[in-house]
Amino acid sequence: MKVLFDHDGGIDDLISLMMLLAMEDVELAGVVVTPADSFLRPAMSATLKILRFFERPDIPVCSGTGRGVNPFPREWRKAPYAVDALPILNDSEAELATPLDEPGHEWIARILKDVPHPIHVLVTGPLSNLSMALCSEPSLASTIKEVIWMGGALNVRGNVQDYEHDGSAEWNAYWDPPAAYDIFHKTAVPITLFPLDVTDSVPVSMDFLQTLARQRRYPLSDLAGQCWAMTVGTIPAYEYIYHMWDVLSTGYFLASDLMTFRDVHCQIHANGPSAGRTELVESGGRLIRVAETVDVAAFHGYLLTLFRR
Ligand code: AGV
Ligand code: CA
Repeated sequence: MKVLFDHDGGIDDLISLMMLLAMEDVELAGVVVTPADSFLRPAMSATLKILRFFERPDIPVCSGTGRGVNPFPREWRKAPYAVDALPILNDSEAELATPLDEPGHEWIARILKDVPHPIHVLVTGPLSNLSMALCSEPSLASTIKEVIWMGGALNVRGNVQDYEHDGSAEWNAYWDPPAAYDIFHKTAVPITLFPLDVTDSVPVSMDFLQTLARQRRYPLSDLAGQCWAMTVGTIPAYEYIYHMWDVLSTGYFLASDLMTFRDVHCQIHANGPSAGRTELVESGGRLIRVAETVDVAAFHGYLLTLFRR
């Protein structure tokens, strides 16, 4: 499976990158780093170091240049500095690859034009680059097999708390609500959504981290465990507990047999007090496929196996 990955530099985005690189069946076509839930320099640097860790400097990387409407909290955006400084990512003498000097959305358009067969596009941050690419050339949608997006909140509260907002939105949608609107309502690409409804079932648990620690003789398990260790110790209100948001969405390529899906109609609020809300509607709206449940214990098992590679 050929996958194009657009992430926004959070810790679970970086762990998702490790997963894709470890998956035997996945061919990573390239990576776009969007400085939404991160600052660009450390997020880019950590991305390049992860590629070096996997000895894959050949995979093209570039940065997203879109500007979010609603910036992420700076406290969250600093997370990749620590990943970038991890000893296990800094003991190599090999040079880091150089990112492409081309805006992410232009590069996405170029890749979609070049590929012989439709590819999967995994987005674990805002939809800005993809919407810029598809809105400038709508015909490119035909070379996308499916967009897998971590974003939105359907039947649960969102995770945004901000002035002038009602709390109904999830952050990846809230950073650039018009981009999400455009992808949902102005393109026909097939969408598989991983909203907070399903990711709420996969908090980063101490039990899982302990099991992972017991296999830390595998370098990838050690690296992922170090990254997850940075996410514990936050305020125990549900919206501040770290979840495997992006990791679960990436797990689609690994463990979709452990998940159930449902087709729903929904609409996106592009602005106003519910900006970024993904609202279910009875009819009309946009037809998408939503991940609804996951067998959490089995999913943890798949992750542990993957991280032994
Ligand atoms: O809303 C979930 C998205 C995911 O793509 N991100 C984090 C994941 O990468 C935003 C987010 C929500 N809560 C957060 C977030 C938190 N407590 N820390 C950092 N980012
Ligand atoms: Ca993310």
